[in-house]
Amino acid sequence: MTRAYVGLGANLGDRASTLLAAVDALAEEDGIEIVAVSTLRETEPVGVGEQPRFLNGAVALDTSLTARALLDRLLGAEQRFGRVRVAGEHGPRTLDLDLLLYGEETIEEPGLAVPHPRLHERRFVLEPLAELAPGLVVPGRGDVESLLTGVH
Ligand code: GSY
Repeated sequence: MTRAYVGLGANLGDRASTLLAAVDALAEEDGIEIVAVSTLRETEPVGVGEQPRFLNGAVALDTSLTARALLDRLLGAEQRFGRVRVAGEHGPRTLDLDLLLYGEETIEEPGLAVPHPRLHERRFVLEPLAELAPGLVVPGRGDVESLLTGVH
């Protein structure tokens, strides 16, 4: 089993209901055991222009799936929860499930980058990770608390 962390985000629709229903759906998947879900928090949009505020969190899970198979499950759940991209790739979204960390692995393949390439500079990701796993190390970057001191 591999401990993985998934970022949760939404800024369209009933954000909390969608995020919690998505976690429930992941829990139903073979090969995925939810370990913990962070607090959900309101955050200002980062890097996407003027948009509604996000609700963000993260989930820790144990999985027997490969990183690629886990990513496919996340993308499938996004689709089932009606992810709507109303203004292209960076438009508001009903559900974002980002594969943040997969064990201690570093993976760079087409369509699959772990750790998530912008994880270390995003407070809305680092805070829930620090809540779930104090002292968690992001491979190649350091521990989440140190990374948090470097972001505004
Ligand atoms: O995959 C992350 C999507 N996203 C977010 C987000 O989830 N929350 C906030 N606050 N800003 C964001 N910018 C992007 S892109």
